[in-house]
Amino acid sequence: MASTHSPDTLSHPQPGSTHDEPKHTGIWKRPLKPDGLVGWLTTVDHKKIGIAYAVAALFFFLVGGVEALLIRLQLFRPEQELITAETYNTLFTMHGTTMIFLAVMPLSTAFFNYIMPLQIGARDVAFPRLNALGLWTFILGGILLNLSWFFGGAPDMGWFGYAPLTGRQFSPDMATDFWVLSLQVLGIASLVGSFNFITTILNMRAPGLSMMRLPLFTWMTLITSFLIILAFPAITIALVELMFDRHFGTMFFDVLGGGKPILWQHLFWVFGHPEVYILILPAMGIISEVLPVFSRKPLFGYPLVVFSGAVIGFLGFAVWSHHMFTTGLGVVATSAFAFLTMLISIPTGVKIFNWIGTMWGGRITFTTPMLFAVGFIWMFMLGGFTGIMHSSPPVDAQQQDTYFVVAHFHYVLIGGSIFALFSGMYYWFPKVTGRMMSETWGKLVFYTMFAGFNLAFFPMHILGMTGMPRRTHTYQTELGLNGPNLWSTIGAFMLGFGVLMFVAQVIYSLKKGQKSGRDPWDARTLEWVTDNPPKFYNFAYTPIVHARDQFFESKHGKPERRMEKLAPDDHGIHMPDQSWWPLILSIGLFIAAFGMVVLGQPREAFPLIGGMLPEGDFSIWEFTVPGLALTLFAAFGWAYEGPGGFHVHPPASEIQDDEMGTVLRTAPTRPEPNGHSGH
Ligand code: HEM
Ligand SMILES: [Cu+2]
Repeated sequence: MASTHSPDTLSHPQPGSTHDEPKHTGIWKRPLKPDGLVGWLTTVDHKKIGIAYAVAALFFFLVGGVEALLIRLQLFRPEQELITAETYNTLFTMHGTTMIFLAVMPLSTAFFNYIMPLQIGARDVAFPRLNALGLWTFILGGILLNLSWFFGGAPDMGWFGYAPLTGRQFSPDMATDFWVLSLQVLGIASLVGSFNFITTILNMRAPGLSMMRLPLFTWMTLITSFLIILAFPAITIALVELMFDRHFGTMFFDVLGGGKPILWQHLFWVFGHPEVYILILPAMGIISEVLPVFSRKPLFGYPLVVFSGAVIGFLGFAVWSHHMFTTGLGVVATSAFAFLTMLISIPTGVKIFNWIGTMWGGRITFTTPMLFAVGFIWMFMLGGFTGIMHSSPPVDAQQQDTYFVVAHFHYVLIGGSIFALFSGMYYWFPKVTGRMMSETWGKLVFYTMFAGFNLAFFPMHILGMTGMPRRTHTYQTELGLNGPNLWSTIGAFMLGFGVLMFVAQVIYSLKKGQKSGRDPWDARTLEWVTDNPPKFYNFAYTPIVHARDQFFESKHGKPERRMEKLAPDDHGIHMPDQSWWPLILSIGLFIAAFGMVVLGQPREAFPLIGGMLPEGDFSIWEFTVPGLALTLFAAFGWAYEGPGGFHVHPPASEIQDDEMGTVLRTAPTRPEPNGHSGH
């Protein structure tokens, strides 16, 4: 029986006749309605999850941006007192933490979710419910961090939380606990997402899509996911130890008890340096998709770009102590880490040369995504150059903790990651919505952001060289820092204005953007084979791949390299069922984490209902234990519910004219094609 589908809705299963027998969760009926609030809260569709990730990440990006603008407002003129030193500390801490964990990482994950399964010809990720768990733990982790504003103030010890500043002695209030526990919850989100993406990429590729035919973005998704599962355990351990120091009297980081503050720095940066590659590799993946499309050439040196990505990921674990040159590691260690850090510039340079090689001699069109991609190359290079400067220990000793470093990492994080993510948003917007963004407005956004960004951050190099320290809420009039600070603030507001224009353009284009039709860019990779937006089951058939850049080959290549497709057999397409459990499990974790934050705090200090509670301190029984019980309960519910699933039988017409330049192969009796789970 056919499931009908209108192309201008997002992914909507049409349950009913095509469904298998009634769903039972063991406790309540499994949700079936794909749309509405319940549809979103229980969704397991990688496309909807991707959209939710993007919306939440963009929201947090705006929050982090407002924090940044407040910082710049305070630094606009010398000796201002708009913002107190204490508030300033919370602003840069929350700004850094928010941008890294709640904006850039989840925005990359939004692309992993939406684009990667389509690029490999799959119908969803390997573990759809686990995917939903990642989404909800991310959102609730972000909320937990920001709840700190309402419970006596946000954390104020900097995004890398150095000991002993984070100990009870120097940070007695709950702010640090909010930071510790929310990062733990966010870590779970990143980990489950990564296991899922790795399994998906390794196991669910379409027939013929070998590893060396994978689109670069999918490759970078894979490498980033490996970095996450290898790097996050280090910070998890560090945070657990810090939690124990703060709550249970251990002394991991307390010198008086024989602990070592430097241990924190090692654990943190063993995570922290790979983390910067976690922020940049997805961006490199996006760029490697956009440049070939708008140069009308295959990616130059594909194997080298893949390999250098892997080498960057690998070396990323061997350089953490370059953040600790000034701690006195000793000559040997310092030299070794300096050498290894310089080494990383080689695979990075390889990538840059290959991107330039891709454009070389190409038929280039400067669309908005292409402008952001080219802007990325320039600004990422500038950030890279200052990075190489820091790799020299004596130079680093001068630059550490000055605005030179702030300039450096914003060149790689904004000029790099953010610009690439914008490139990706412009490029894949038609894929996700079926509508185009206007080129005129897009270019205006690009030039505003580009000019604003450079105006904001280039002067920081000069400020740093002049000696302006970072994390300081003001500066004296006669230090000679006034001019660059003034320009920097103006630039920051210009950048913010560019971002606002982008948000307005997205909202406008969702409703009024021109219909994109199929394949608006003459693209190269498999995700563009499907409708815009894709049907909820992605592909009506299983694609059979014969070449790298298969879609482009199908359209323009030799006939024998065209894609083939396999019509579904009578078994139909197997799709996963929605579920409440991921959301419930995340809420359990959230409550438990919140309980650890308020542990030992007086009940009367609790906002709103504090006065109504009996006197005394919070123990683990109020929130932590009930929260963990709920988590456990949800895990059982999840397990007993089983994967479920239903079958879709797309009409023959959908299979027939679903895409261009492909050859239909009907092989009715074939084992389950890739991308299906059993029953
Ligand atoms: C609207 C654009 C942005 C502006 C105007 C801005 C501005 C600033 C400034 C002035 C500081 C230094 C504060 C100080 O040391 O006193 C800072 C710190 C920082 N920013 Fe940004 N920023 C922006 C976007 C971003 C983005 C997109 C990221 C990350 C992806 C980011 C990550 C950080 C980090 C990690 C710190 C260090 C925080 C700390 O010292 O603990 N920023 N930002
Ligand atoms: Cu590093």
